[in-house]
Amino acid sequence: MQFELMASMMCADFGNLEKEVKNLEEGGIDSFHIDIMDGRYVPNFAMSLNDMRYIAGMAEKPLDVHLMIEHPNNRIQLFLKNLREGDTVYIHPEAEYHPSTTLQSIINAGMIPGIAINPGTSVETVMEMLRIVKKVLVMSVNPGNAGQMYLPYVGKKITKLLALKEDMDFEIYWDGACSADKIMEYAPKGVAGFVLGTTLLFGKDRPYGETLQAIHELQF
Ligand code: S6P
Ligand code: MG
Repeated sequence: MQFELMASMMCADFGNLEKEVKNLEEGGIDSFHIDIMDGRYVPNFAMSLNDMRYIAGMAEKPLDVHLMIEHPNNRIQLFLKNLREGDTVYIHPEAEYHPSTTLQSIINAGMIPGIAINPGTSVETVMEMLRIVKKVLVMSVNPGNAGQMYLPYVGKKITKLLALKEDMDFEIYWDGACSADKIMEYAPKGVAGFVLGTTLLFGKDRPYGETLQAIHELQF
């Protein structure tokens, strides 16, 4: 079964970031998920521009940048100029007056445009943006923190998005409390990738390569 696995780098050991990146790449991770927070759009400061730049400077695999900041368009070039073509940038549409303008800046810079949808945001409110983006990051926890409980009502929204994705030409990604049973359930339905944090990958006393291999060996 084909699906991508992204490492939620806010859960990594910041005292050994270079080693973490190397171990994850050797272990077979597909990309690095970078949770940028401003303490306003979400009540936390997880990662910021310098953390992203540091990882971008050493990683061979692409970055998957999740902007949880107000009005990202005001500072979007700071992020884009430190990324490479083919990296992904997600914005939260409700954090922006003109989200389609911001998405266009991401496209113009050669990055993959995405939107992140909060548990409380309905598909209907982002419908037009589904025509612009290539990726939709479905939040299955409220944005701001790792280690939260999965919110089961999000499942219905994924079903809706799965029915739209071919026609509107986007892929669906999962962010929040991702466990093996969620991958077992949603990868066969067509969810393209999963962000792995404390639930499955980090703080487990198990080499990343072993965990990632075990996920790929799940019996679907
Ligand atoms: C939450 C953030 C996520 C978390 C991820 C952590 O604001 O967008 O990317 O880092 O959910 O995973 P877990 O398994 O600890 O929930
Ligand atoms: Mg995230």
